[in-house]
Amino acid sequence: MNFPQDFTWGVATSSYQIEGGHDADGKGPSIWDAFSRIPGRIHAGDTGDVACDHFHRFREDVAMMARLGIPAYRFSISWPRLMPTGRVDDRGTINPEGIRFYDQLIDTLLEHGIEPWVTLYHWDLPLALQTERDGWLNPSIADDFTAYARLCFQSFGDRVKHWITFNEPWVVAILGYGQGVFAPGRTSTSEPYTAGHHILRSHAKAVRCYREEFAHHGGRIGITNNCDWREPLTGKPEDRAAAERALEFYLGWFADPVFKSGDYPPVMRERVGDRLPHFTEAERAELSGSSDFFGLNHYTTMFAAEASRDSGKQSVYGNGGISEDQDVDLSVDPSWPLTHFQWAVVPWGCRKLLRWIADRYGNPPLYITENGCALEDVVSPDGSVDDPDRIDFYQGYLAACHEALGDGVDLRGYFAWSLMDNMEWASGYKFRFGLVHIDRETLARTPKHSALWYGGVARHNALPGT
Ligand code: GBH
Repeated sequence: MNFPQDFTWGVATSSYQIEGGHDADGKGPSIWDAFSRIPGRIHAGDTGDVACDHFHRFREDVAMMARLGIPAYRFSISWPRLMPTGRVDDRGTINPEGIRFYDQLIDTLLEHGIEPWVTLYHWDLPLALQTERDGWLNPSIADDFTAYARLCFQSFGDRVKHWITFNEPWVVAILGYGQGVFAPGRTSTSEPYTAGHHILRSHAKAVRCYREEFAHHGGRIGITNNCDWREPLTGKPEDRAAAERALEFYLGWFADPVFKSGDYPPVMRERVGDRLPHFTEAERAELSGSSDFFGLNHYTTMFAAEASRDSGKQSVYGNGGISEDQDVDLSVDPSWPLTHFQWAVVPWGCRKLLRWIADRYGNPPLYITENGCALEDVVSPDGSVDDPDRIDFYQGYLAACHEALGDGVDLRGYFAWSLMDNMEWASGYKFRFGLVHIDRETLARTPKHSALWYGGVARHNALPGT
């Protein structure tokens, strides 16, 4: 099973989840540094203070990627490492040591022939922007984000040719401002829509800055959204409509404004009413077409059905807000295998989602910027980590990607989540998503069997045994 000739193969990480060095060399605190210190917010009281200590071990990590044969690496920049207060004005300055760290990381990657894909925002907002300015609820954050983005383009744009503005706005909005299980821990039925709105405005403004001021770099810039597939529970029209509505509330919320109309899906306008902000004419124009590619993080699938009024409604998002707005019952098939995170392994859902995106958005160039699974990996007495279930997971999802290519989907690349076991947000170090095992005591790196397998896929540009 060969993939197209110039297919991009990569692995992904994010700054807070791997770097550590939380206060090293002038870095300011992020909302995750603060959130992780609140008792009860993170599993077992874990923090990202040290994480994988990638901040000090990045050379070893890049050399390891090169040995495995990984051609592309998606990582994120920590905004408060570059701007300790998030701003450059009377309230803050640039941290040259932060610039130096990413300079060295990028140079080391390029020396090893690894292409950097840089995410600007993977959730670690400078804490001062939260405490002083209300984070993503404040319209002015679009200016702050654009100033930060400009600094990144200026500093690294000569070498970085692939930029991703935001990782998963849905997670920031729903888990950060709706359920409150992620930083900043807000619980509201309206704030998710406000936060999401200003994330989209910030994205569009930063992209405009890149296109207007840095076109000579010849790079590409886009946004990454997350979406899990919603399969109609039955063939009944109500259940089909429920699945479609669930996808519109999940992915359409952030993708329609960028890849379609410059505005939210009509079904959200109908159901969310006054809580869904409006874009100005100028903002709609700036948003529409503001991504050179469609970044997708995909993990699992659920059934969707018309919500039943009487039976106890199952909701993965908690009550109120988006779950009532979309009004869909979600469930899983008990026969589907589950990962350690209890997410179901359903490769055909990936194929269907890719087709849905291609149909709805005119077949844009698509990159899966995250896909992977958490498993309970153990180190054998001989020091190796045998993880056949992870290899099966990747085999299944990559076969689904290959089928999607056959369906005509313009899939250009795939990034495995994650390079190494890391700080899994509210779950701390409980879940291991890595291709590389991290010993929590010694921080020793051990490539799992899946890492060797995945390196082979990348080198041969093909799935083995098929
Ligand atoms: C990503 O988010 C993050 O980008 C990354 O930092 C993180 O480490 C990684 O995933 C693993 O968690 O019941 O069908 O809605 C994942 C976003 C949203 C994916 C919720 C799974 C739950 C399944 N997740 N979704 S469903």
